[in-house]
Amino acid sequence: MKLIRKTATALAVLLAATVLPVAPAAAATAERPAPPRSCLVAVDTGEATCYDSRADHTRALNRLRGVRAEMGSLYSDANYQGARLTFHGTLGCYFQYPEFADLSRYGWNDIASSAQATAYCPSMSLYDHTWWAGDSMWFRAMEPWLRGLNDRISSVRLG
Ligand SMILES: [Ca+2]
Repeated sequence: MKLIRKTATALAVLLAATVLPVAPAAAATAERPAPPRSCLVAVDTGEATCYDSRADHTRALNRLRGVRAEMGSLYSDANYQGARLTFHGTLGCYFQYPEFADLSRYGWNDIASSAQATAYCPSMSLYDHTWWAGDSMWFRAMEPWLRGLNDRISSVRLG
């Protein structure tokens, strides 16, 4: 979601002060989307469970240890901060599961800023559009900053 919040805020203030001096104050914040929630997605069943707190997500993920493998995670902020979306399952990697095809079903379209693969699925491909279309990037292990695809990821593949 963010890399340098202070710069964005300063820029917004500057724009409001110099470019849109007569705009109503409420207009700038009225349409702000809800922040992403931390979700666990069971690839075996397609079931997604979301939590308001990252700590609750972590506790639920820990309870799955030894039951379902952790396959990979996206994070709403750089350096694995913010909300976290985690895929887990027992079906294996390298498949284009429908759970990966459209992140908007979890409220995660154009949200991710960093990502992490796992020992179970050691690499990840990230795509600008749904159903694995558009610009993409591939990485192994960990990617603390998605660069040109920051806030653009709409579908993933885990491998
Ligand atoms: Ca996108």
